[in-house]
Amino acid sequence: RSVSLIGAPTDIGAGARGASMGPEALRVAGIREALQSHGVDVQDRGNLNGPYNPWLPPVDGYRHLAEVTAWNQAVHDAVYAELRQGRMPILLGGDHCLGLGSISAVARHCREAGKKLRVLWLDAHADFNTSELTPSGNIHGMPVACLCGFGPKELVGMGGFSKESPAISPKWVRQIGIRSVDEGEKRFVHEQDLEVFDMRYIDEMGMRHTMELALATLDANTHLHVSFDVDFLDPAIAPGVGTTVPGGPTYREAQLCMEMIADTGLMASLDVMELNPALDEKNKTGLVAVDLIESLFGKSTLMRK
Ligand code: DIR
Ligand code: MN
Ligand code: MN
Ligand code: MN
Repeated sequence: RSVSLIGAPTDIGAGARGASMGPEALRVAGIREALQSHGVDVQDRGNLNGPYNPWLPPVDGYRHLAEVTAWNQAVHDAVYAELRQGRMPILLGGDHCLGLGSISAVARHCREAGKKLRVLWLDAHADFNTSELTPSGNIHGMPVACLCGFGPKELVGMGGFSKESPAISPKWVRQIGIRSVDEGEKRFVHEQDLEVFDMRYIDEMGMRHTMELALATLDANTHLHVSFDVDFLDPAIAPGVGTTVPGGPTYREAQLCMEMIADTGLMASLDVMELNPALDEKNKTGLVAVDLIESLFGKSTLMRK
């Protein structure tokens, strides 16, 4: 397997500064070496460039739309270039607004290659806000809606998509670990029938059953994209994120989630987002993220099969 690491050092879509340091914290935590230890060929492409964060209030419901667009275009181009070369892109965020650039590139690749796309969205938040619904204007709360065609034309149109023919359908998404959805966003998630396995579902049914369902409709022709917002994890194990929400998956639940994804053998692209070293404790969150990524690449206690 060939993997390319792409750093996107920005917090342009976030509500707290510091996710711009995420890529380097993941490198310091040993992401490259961890992947290599599982036989993965790793190329670190270094960091992308983009505009600095002007830290302004929202305009027409969006903060920093022009800068968010520029960063996402850079991510889109980099991710698309790796997929074209047959390599697996791993986006090192950076805040989660960049999921738009990453997944629009994946969707473009899948459309050209005739592949079925499934997106696993591991997050405390649904990231399904629009400019009318958002309480903050922060675009890291909007990427899933934008990918589904609900957003500004600059973002919805990335990769040659449009409102009429968006990058993805809500039907292709499975969200896991959700426990914070804004009031208007809640209604929109319901209207669009997004498949959300929230924390109540995980509490009642367990992570195993949750993942069995979330991974149920994959086949050999599926490109599985995993978008991992580190705030998915319980803040007890992952304090280094801008928007902690209590009551997330434990270390063991998160490991099982990652191991079951690995067992499919279908993961073909990955985002690791929202790690904020300014809020972390000696890179504890970076280290747990790398540990979980190892499981995504097949780390297991015993030999399997
Ligand atoms: C909140 C926070 N739902 C918003 N969102 C995210 O501002 O839209 N935090 N994604 O990580
Ligand atoms: Mn491919
Ligand atoms: Mn997110
Ligand atoms: Mn989140």
